[in-house]
Amino acid sequence: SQRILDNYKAWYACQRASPLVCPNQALATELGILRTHRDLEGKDVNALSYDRAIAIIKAFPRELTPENIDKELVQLPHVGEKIQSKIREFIRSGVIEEAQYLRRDERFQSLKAFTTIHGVGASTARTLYSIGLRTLEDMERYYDVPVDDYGNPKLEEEEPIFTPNGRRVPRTAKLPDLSIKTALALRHELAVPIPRDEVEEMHAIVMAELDQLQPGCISTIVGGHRRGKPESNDVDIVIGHSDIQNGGELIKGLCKRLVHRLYERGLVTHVTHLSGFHAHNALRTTHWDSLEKALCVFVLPEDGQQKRLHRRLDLIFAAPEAYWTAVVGWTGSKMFERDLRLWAKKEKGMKFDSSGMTRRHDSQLYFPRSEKQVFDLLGLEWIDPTLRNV
Ligand code: DCP
Ligand code: MG
Repeated sequence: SQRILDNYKAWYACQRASPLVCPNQALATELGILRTHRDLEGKDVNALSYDRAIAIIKAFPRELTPENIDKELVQLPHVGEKIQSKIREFIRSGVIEEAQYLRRDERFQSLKAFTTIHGVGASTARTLYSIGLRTLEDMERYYDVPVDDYGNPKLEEEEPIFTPNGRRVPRTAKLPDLSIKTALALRHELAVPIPRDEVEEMHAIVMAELDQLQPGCISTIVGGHRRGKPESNDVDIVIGHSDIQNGGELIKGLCKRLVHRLYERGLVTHVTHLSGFHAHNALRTTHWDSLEKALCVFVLPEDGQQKRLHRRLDLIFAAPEAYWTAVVGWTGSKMFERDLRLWAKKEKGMKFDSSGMTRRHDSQLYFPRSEKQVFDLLGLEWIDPTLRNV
């Protein structure tokens, strides 16, 4: 609604409408380089300042120009003097010199490349750099990743076992871990963005397998896909059960069973985090078990000649009480989620995360019945998922 669009100066990102592509997108992208640099160098406070400033730019409804910049900039929250001068530089000249420099800087390039590998954060990346690694090829050698005849990284040979009818079955009951070594071996495939129709195809296959284990499950594709991104880096699915009364019991342990089934089918090849239920609350409330999740590597069955790529797949199971908070919490973006938690705490005396929503002073638990109700309970205006691209 217009009211949300007029709200661009609001303090919290979860009060503002942030489209996928904003009128000052080039500026937001350029500032993003400085943000990434602060992040890679471990300057978290600094990176957060950039995050907040970029978030404000993402919601700004008009193009900033040399003519309007002086008037507009001073009115915006979260944009301190340092970042203001970077913004002015960009509006004046079309570039930010420091960002131009970073684009060519070896250390920045190396650290950025290292962190594209699943499981490698900024601090690991800095360690790898400090021991002399510069490229992902260096990293492959360091982690001893096998290569094929063309020098491309490949998965370690796993001896498949075939049943008499030709079906491949796993060698061990234990699922292979998505280690840094595996992520390196698969890095070319995992770097290929996933188009929307493939996201939906993967979702349909996963849900068909799940239906064999437990009928009545419901699901929502979340993450960037839900925010309207044309391509995603991974597929995130929140899964629940339509039975409000017994759903929690019905899906308990289902995450693990589903992942094993997908593994037996050859659809899941690796798993990195297979967790049980964890409680939302600090206070012990025995009925309150909420999220089970598995972060997997998924591969669609080969389709004739077409070779299918390995894809990252996150499955999040939520009890009925936590279904809609899980959907909101996993739709993102990360900055939208961060301010949602902050808003709940500072402005509403509530604790919000994907696994539920409680009142702080007495730990009373809410049970939202829809996504809209999550916003209502938090006292926030509705913002469409496609406008949560902070
Ligand atoms: N999320 C979060 N905090 C985390 C991890 C996830 O708030 N530590 C939420 C916000 C994210 C959503 O979950 O938007 C999904 O996380 P992804 O890393 O999959 O990011 P996106 O789906 O937004 O983008 P993409 O997968 O295309 O990179
Ligand atoms: Mg995602």
